[in-house]
Amino acid sequence: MSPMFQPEIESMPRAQLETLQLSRLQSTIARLNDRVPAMADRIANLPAPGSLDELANFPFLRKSDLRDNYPFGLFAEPRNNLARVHASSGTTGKPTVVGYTDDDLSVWADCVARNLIGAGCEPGHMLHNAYGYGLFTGGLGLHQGAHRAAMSVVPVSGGNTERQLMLIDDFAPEAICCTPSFALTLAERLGDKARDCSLKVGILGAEPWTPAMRDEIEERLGITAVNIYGLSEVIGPGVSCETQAKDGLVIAEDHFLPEIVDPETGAVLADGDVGVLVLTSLTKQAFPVLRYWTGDLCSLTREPTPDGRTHARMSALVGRADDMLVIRGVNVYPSQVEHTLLAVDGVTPHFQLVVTRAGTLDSLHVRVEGTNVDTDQVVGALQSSLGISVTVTVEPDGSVPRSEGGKLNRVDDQRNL
Ligand code: DLL
Repeated sequence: MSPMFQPEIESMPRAQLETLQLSRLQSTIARLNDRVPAMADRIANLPAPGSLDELANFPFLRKSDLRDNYPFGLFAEPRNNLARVHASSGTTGKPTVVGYTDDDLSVWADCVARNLIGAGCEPGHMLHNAYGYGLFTGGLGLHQGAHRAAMSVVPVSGGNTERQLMLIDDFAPEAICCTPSFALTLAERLGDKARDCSLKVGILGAEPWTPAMRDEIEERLGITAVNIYGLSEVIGPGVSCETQAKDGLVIAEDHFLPEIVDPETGAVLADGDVGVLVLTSLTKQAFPVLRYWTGDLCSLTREPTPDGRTHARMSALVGRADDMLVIRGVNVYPSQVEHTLLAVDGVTPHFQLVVTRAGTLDSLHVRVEGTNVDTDQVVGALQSSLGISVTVTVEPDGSVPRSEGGKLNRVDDQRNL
């Protein structure tokens, strides 16, 4: 049984929850019509939804819409009412900017506090917060949620792994939040000492990881590691998170309404089907989003949990609709490669995909690390799971790029597509 931070909300009967969602959805749409001309242009002629299903009549909002309205064109509050802005790193050109009122920050803190308490953190526990502080939502998002949950925060941010190891040793925090790849880096550097460290709980996310990677992190560090999901456009971390039960990521459904849609047609799919996660904010003031196309692929269930949580749960992401690599016409997801590699004896979770093109022919080369690994076995496993030929090098420990706290890019696509 995982404790709840706001039990009356987290276990609200579904009928009551859906009534609340509908009235909040109607207010959100009214707010967009009244206050955001760029949105009113698209939705003013659509009738207000009389049921949650009628949300499907509304158009999707995409990342390109945020870029087109850079920086504040989709905000529903004047700039002087904003308590804070965050922005995505954006590898090319302008970042995407998001804004929060004081009330938005408070809702966000509640959502993250629910996540931390559900993960097994307690008031008075110390949280080593290794998500980046700054424009990225990870650091400050977890920070204010931990504060709301009455934890004490060590705002260490990303980078400087040696110093982080020293602080974990000296301060003895019960909980850590960081990317899963950074948790592995820490475990690796701690070596034999890892299992003796003070940590009990890890709240890990911001990038994809597999069950096998979780097993390795939990085993090495002796912690329970839960998966936390979110995105800046919707609020940041805290959109959803697993509890100690690790049985799906519970969405804060009183604030964010999820849909799963077909990546090609946009049609709404049934619970259990994998498709693109589309999220609508229900309470946000500064930057409400209607049907935001996350590009993240997962499925939903609305079954209540044994411990009485009633909000919808999403599966871990199975990939991204747009990060998919197309190699010689075959769709390849990095998560699929990871899944396959971790089933091979001796292979570590560190790998990199290198895609090159000679003339018109694409080649996939996979760099893996491990000890006593049979290269032919890796090649065979990858070829049968991906359906294309690959080359593989098994390299010594430490050869493949590691996370120093930020997100890890596992693909080196040299094709200039
Ligand atoms: O990564 C927010 C966050 C911070 C989440 C800390 C969790 C922890 P963005 O930088 O806007 O926000 O990136 C959002 O990252 O659309 C997913 O593709 C990916 N992502 C986030 N969490 C997970 C996860 C933050 N648990 C994008 N598993 C999202 C897989 C994730 N991918």
